[in-house]
Amino acid sequence: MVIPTYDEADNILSLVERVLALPELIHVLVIDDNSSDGTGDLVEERGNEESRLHLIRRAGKLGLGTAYLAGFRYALENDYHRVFTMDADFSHNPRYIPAMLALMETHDMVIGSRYVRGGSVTNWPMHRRLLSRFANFYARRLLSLPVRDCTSGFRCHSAAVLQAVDSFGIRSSGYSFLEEMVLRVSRHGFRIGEIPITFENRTAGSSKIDSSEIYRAAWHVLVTALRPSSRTIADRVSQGKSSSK
Ligand SMILES: Nc1nc2c(ncn2[C@@H]2O[C@H](COP(=O)(O)OP(=O)(O)OP(=O)(O)O)[C@@H](O)[C@H]2O)c(=O)[nH]1
Ligand SMILES: [Mg+2]
Repeated sequence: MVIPTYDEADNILSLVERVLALPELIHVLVIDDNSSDGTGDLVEERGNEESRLHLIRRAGKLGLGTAYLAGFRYALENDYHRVFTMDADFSHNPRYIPAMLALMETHDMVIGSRYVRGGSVTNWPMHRRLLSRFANFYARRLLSLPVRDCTSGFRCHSAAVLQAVDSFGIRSSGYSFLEEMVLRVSRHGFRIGEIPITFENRTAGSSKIDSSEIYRAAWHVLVTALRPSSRTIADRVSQGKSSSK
């Protein structure tokens, strides 16, 4: 389980304990971007006595997308074959993990989804609901994505998907990493499944997404949609325009 953190001291240890308590004996890797509230120190201290808890500290706030990539690299180097991502703020409830794992039997990537039948969002103000709905509509239409919730950070990936990620050459370092990842994974022909979740608004700590992040993500999705290279080698092969590599 990869959990990116930036100033999540009020959440991180209780979330880690919930994940560690699951019967599946999951390992947790926190990617902390030099949080000023001591998040990294809390994880390090707990990690000294818990062998399933790991920490990567980075020098500063380097973005959500690169945090996921650092986690994926660690997972591959250490031979994990299923790798989850989730937010640190309890918006993603660990109780869905077993159902996500079960769906991984038949899929290469599974998304905890707010926008499939049975999924929902609680305690989010109207402007956040509208923003999330619009971001999903915008990315799905522009990139022709085959999933309902392409901005959810609650996911599980097979090692095969993660091995392919490097060759995807994902360009986004921020929140739009999530949409770009769905694009690349689906274009490579991997199977993506969705499990309905109830997404709960954070009750502790503060949101890291601000208007500049939103504009950057929207711009990046647009650029990705317009760039011919967003089509993969696999697309071109299937269209008979290239037969090498
Ligand atoms: N390592 C790292 N983690 C980050 C960064 N930005 C956000 N995060 C973490 O990514 C997760 C999602 O961030 P949130 O602030 O919850 O974003 P959000 O869920 O879209 O926004 P809210 O619903 O308002 O909380 C949280 O665990 C954050 O701590 C970053 O630059 N680096
Ligand atoms: Mg959040």
